[in-house]
Amino acid sequence: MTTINPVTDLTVDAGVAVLTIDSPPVNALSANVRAGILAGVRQAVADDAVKAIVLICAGKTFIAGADITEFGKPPTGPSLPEVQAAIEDAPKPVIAAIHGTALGGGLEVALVCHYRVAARSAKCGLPEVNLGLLPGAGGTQRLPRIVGVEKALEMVTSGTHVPAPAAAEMGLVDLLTDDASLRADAIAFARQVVAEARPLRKVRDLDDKIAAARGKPEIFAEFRRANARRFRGFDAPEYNIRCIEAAVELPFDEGLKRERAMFVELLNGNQSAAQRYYFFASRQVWQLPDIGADTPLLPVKQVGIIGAGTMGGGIAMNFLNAGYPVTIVETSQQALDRGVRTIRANYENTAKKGRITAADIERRMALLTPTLQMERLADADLVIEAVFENMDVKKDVFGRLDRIAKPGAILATNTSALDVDEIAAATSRPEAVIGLHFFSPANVMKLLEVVRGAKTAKPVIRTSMELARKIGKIAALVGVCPGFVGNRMLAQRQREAQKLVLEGALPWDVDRVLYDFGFPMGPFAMSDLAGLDLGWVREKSSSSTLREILCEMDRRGQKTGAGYYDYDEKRNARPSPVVEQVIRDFAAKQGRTSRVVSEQEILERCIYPMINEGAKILEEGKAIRASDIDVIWVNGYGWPVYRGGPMFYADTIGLDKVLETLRRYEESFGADFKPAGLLEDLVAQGRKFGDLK
Ligand code: 3H9
Repeated sequence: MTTINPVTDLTVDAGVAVLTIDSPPVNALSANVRAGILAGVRQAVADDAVKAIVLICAGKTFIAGADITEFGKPPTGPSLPEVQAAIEDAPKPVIAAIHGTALGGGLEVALVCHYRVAARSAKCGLPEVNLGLLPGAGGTQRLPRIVGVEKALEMVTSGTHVPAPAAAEMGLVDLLTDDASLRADAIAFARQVVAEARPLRKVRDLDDKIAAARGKPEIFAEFRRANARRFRGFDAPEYNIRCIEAAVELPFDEGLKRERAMFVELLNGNQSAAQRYYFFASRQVWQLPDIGADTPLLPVKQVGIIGAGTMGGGIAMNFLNAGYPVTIVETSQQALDRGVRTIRANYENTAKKGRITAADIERRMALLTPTLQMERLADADLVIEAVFENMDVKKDVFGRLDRIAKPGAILATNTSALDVDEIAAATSRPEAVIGLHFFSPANVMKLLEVVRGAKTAKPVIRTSMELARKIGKIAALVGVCPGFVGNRMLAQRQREAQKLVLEGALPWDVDRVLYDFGFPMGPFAMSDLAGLDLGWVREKSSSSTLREILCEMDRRGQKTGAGYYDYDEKRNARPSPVVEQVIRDFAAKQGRTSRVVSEQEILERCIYPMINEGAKILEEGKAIRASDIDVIWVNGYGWPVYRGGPMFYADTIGLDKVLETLRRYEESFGADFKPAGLLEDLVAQGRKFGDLK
């Protein structure tokens, strides 16, 4: 064996050189890896005893892409195209042996190899779009030449990881092997290529698949039309599409140049910076500074859920999906039956879409034990309470649970705003109590706020985070405060939205500004969807807020065909002249005069107080880091990932500008805009949220 450099070595096995990259964690194409491949290929080419070269990786995966940490830094070492040229132009066959994931630049390296062999469990993809990028090392030019334009368009704009068997069907992989025998099979394949004197196949020379799409712009037009909603607001999908168009219409080298130029443009833009930031933020969120890997994990085999309503049922589905037996408790047979029926109906809908099979439904339902007896939770290792959002009710439930649950069980509340410490105090074991704030619909939304109480034990926290990962959530550890992180910040936006409409903006103006900013919908459309009557009681209603007035008029949201908007049978929303009048009358009654509110003011007044609240949350230590807040907002509230999250967004605007604007609004509108001390400090120090460690 020859060591090429610290991350690459070369062995020659009876005429086949095996070049192994070993650069944990994911063999990303760092300067060292690029240099190692280049030198290794050159050495193998120069060695007369070598007839073919196998490129393989050690560790858990084939090359998972360019090294994202190098982006934006001055280039060092050989460039990726230089490495690729050495492989593609090698006078001996080069075979990629893929396991784990061949992603981005990793797949682009495999695409310049003359053949590709893959372990059956491997996956291939060009996920650059998820980083706000496009494959910048020939991926957009080579992929359609192998798999055709339609499949290439789908792959580059979705970033999907295609399983090796499907990749083989597309022609992307030449041979599938068992996972354990990848290396041996790749070497045998290399020998076969040599023995049969197979040609040095260069993907760049293939033309038949793209010829089929040449002169047919309608393919691209139709693709854009069909995916307009999915791509809304993002730059990268369109750039990816244009590159595939270039692959079809331009000679290969011209296409490469076009791809390169567009890659650089995206790389230097704000969206990709935000999406790359988010990539690391969504990994960092799992790191808990004071809870190390030596903290014991508690065994969780049985899960109990109290409450079979929308929340409880949705939460139960998460655990059923992951194979946990779940006991679900209700107080009446009717509510229990309804809850179980809803879970089944949800699964049936998913099956109709082809995402699970009928057998999956039965397997999951068989894990569910519905009961009216809370005592049945005595065996549960984790119990999640999802009852009515009322402190007295929750305390009562936890008091009873305390007497039933076995020692060592985790007792969790799904409260979205209440004081977890007060709930914990209703038990004799506050160290076992934690908040698990799922978002609705709980079986769909990715976010979980894990709420750490003052006395919550570290093993309870670590176990909860690990469980979150197992059920496919993205979890952020937060502290106890009203609304925790997400809802506490949301309350700021809701308050301003309500104030804005009394000052002269209309609900659809506010919604449009936030929609254009990139949210899936604005606060008023959101209220209509959720129902304006959440927490509203007719007997206590006193026409004191717009919401009350609308509820009194039976405009309770989409479900009644009217809320802030009017809805047709297909639930399409139209601005409501009735509501406009109601607002004007209500504002006039309060002695307000209507004024023109600019779009800029709407945006700033909705978003800046949220940023300010985020700063207070950090100041109080209720979130571990600014990027956790961003992860919460992207996953729980539809914050557009191409703007990173509220704290990242504030950094991109400039904290001095945010502070100055808050001060201006404080003068006009009062203490709601009083800047957080942390914000003032950061500005004084010329630092950003991103600089906080
Ligand atoms: C590209 O290739 C551009 C080219 O077209 C053009 C170039 C000219 N770089 O996710 P995990 C780190 S763009 C640097 O927890 P998993 C990650 O931060 C790239 N670091 O593991 C984490 O670090 P830490 C296109 C990277 O098993 C650790 O590895 N490729 C990179 O759940 C483990 O990661 C992609 O977008 C990277 N490229 O999932 C693929 N990737 O331990 C991005 C990971 O310090 N990567 N790290 O927190 C992934 O999708 C997943 O990491 C993967 C493994 C599926 C590979």
